[in-house]
Amino acid sequence: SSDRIAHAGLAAKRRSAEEAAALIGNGMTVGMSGFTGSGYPKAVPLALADRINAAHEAGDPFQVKVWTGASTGPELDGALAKADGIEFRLPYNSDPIARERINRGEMQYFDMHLSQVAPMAWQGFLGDLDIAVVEVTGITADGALIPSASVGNNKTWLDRAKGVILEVNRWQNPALEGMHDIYYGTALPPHRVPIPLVHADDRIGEPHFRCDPDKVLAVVETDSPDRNAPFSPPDAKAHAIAGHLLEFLGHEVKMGRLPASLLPLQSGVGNIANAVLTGLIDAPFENMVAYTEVIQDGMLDLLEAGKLRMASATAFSLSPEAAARLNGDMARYRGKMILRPQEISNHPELIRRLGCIAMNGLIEADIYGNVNSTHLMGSRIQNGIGGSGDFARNAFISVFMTPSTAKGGAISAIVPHCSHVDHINQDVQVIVTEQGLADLRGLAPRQRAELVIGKCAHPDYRDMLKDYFARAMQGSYGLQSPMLPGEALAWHQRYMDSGSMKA
Ligand code: 0RQ
Repeated sequence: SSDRIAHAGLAAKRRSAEEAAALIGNGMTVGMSGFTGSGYPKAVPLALADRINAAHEAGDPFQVKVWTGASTGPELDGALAKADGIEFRLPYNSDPIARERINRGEMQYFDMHLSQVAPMAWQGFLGDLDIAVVEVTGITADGALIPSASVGNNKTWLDRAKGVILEVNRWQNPALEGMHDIYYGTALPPHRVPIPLVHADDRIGEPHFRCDPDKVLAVVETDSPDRNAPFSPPDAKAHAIAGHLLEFLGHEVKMGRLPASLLPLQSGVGNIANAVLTGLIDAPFENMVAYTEVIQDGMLDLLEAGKLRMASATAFSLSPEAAARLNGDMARYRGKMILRPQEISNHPELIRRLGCIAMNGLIEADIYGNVNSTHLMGSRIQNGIGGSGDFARNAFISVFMTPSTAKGGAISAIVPHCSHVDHINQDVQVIVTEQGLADLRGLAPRQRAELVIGKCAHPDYRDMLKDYFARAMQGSYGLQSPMLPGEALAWHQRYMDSGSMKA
C-alpha cells in the first residue's frame, strides 16, 4: 500500500530493495540515515550486502564508503561489515562486527565530532556523495519528506547526494510528523550567520526535509522496527555515581551557581547516564529541559513525571519497552520533544549559549583529568568520540562519569596517564565514580591530581597512584604536570602482558 507516499511521482518510483541496491556500485560513497539505532535504512543495506557477497564470491571487488549520523543497526553496519563491504566509515560506530574489522585494520574509520560531519561534507574535501539512503516516515503530497526517529545528517545527505534512495518505513509512527525542526540556514564561511536559537525549545526550521523529486532514484517500502536495545537496570555503582552527581548539582543550586531548574541537560548513552536521569525523578529540580543528542528511557520517564518540560535531541535511543510506550502516546509526546539535525543538536555555538550541563561516560581519566572516551589500551577503538567533544568543550559544566574499575577490577579507570586523549583537562570539570566526585573547576594540575586520586580512584589502586604521583614529584622534568614518561603507560603494558593493572 502507498498511503505513506502521497506524491504521485514518487509513488511511481516504488522499487524492491534489490532493485534499489543495484543502483549502488563498487567504490561509491553512500550517505545513510541512522543515529544510535534509530531511523536507519533496514532493507537496502541488507540487499547491498547480498550484492557485495555475490561479487566477492565471483572474485570481484566490491566495497563502499559509508557515512551516517552515528551508530546504526545490525542490518546496516553489521551486515555490510560482515560482508567486508565497507572500505571507509564515518563518523561513529558501535556495531561489534564493524568494530572488530576496524581493530583488525581491515576498515578505515574516521572518528569525528558529530557536529562537524555536515559542515565538513559541505567543505568538500571528503569527496562526492554518490547516493543517499534515507529512512523516512512518509512523503507528503508536494514531495517533502516526513523524517523518521532520527534526523542525524539526513538533510545534508539529501542536499549533497547525486541520487537519493528513500525507505518509507511504516513501522514508524505517522504521529512523528511535526516533531522535527529542520533548519536550513547553515552556510559555509564567509556567509555564516548566527543560528537563531536562544532557548532549548525554540523552533527555527521546518517539520520536513526538502528533496528534489527528480533526484529520487527509488522508493522502497519497509515495515521494520528500530534496533531498540534494552537497558540493564542500574546497578549499585550506577546508583552511587548518580547520587554523587545529584548531590553536586543540588549544591550548585544552593550556592547560586545554577538555577533551580538547572540548565539544559545533555546526557550521553549507556546505563550510567540513564541511571542519572532516573535519579533526577526524585531530585528537587523542577521544569528542567534537555538539549542533548539522544532521548533515552530516562528522559521519557522524566517527561512523564512532569520534571522535564521538554527535550531537544537528534534521535531516539530507547529500549523496546520505552519505544512501545512512546509509540502508543506519540501525539502527546510530540509537543514536548524536538528532533533536529545533529549539526544543530550538537552545535558548539548553541551549547555554549544555552549553557548545557554535559554528562558523558569515559573509558579512562588520568590524574590531571584528561579523558579517554574512545581507545582501549591506547589503540583499540570502542565506539568513537560521538558528541562528547561537542558538548564537553562548550558546556557550562562538563561532567564525566565511570565506574572506578573495569574488567572485574583488573583495570583502573583512573590512570597515571591516559593511553589516548579525547578531552583535554581544560574540557573536563567534574569526574565522578562510585567512589566520589572530584570538582576540578578552577584547579591547577597538581591540585587536580590530589582530588582525582583521593575522590575517584578505587581503593585497590589509590596507593599505587599516590606512589606514582609522589615519585613523579621527585623525578619529573618539570612540575607543572609531573610525569615519568618511562612509567606513564606501564599500567597499560602490565594489563596487556598479565591481564591486570595491579602490580
Ligand atoms: O567492554 O563490554 O567488552 O566488557 O569498555 O564499557 O562500562 O559498558 O561503559 O557503556 O558506559 O560506555 C566511554 C565507551 C562508556 C561510552 C564509553 C570496556 C568495558 C566494556 C564499555 P566489554 P561500559 P559504557 C553522546 C555522548 C563516547 C561517545 C559519547 C562512549 C566497554 O560512553 O562510547 O560519549 N563514549 N557520546 O569493559 C579497558 C578501560 C575500560 C574498558 C571500560 N579503562 N580499559 N576497557 N572498558 N573502561 C552520545 C553519542 O555520541 C551517540
